[in-house]
Amino acid sequence: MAAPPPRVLTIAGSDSGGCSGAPADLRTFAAYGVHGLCVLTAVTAQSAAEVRAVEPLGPDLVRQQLETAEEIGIEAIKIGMLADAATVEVVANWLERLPPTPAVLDPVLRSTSGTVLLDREAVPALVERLLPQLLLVTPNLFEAEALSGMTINGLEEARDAARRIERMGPSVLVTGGHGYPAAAGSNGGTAGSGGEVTDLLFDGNRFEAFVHPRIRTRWRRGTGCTLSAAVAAGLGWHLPLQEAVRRAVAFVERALRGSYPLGRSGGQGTLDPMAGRRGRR
Ligand code: PXL
Repeated sequence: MAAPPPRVLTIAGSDSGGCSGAPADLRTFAAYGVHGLCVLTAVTAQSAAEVRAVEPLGPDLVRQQLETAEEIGIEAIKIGMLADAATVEVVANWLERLPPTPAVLDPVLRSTSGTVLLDREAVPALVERLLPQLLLVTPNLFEAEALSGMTINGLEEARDAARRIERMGPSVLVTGGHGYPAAAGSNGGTAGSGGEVTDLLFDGNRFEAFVHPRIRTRWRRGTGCTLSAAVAAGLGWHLPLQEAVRRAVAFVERALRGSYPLGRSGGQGTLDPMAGRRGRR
């Protein structure tokens, strides 16, 4: 019998359209060759264009999924949509009792179309109970603003926000894909609307900037989910954090190059974590 591959858990919501959340995480895990465990926090109904319904599964069912996942064994964890404060509490309580395991949080607050995916009143629990237990949090610019309580107009402010968030516990990867406001001077211009994206990693000691070409595609649903899942998968393979992030950024670039349209109009679509790996067997 073969030895099992690393076991990596996603704690996330289901996206019926298969673009974001747990479906994106599991595709990413498959591409990395790890065994993906899947604890669902909520079910969402999504067309290519919008989130039409969101139903949290509730703390009891989440807790039972976590306990059974633990019995199977877990080398690394990715956390995405948590829906509400009760779910945040269950995950935080469970992590406290788990033997130390590297965990990455994509602090999902809203969908791209604006649907609330984490209740506002759950944010303090996220900061106080969950962040101190994590190895890495991967906010985009809007999430970094919400967590740090400051406005970010350029790379210097992104650094300040990362410093503030790091004091809450984890290393921080501020992703630059949404772009800094164009008027924010040369830093903002470089990181945002131009031909490059800068993702900033701060581990409490030093900053590392991951600069990569901006892939011009409208079909980018699931990008944040895929990035954080890819970091967790790399950690599952026992890569050091910097190396796991470096490879995850390259992985997302390739997935964006392989992005494809979905839905009737084709105006929406997703990146492809399985880019280059699909086909008839
Ligand atoms: O991209 C954030 C996200 C995460 N998880 C689920 C989602 C979304 C965005 O729509 O639906 C389940």
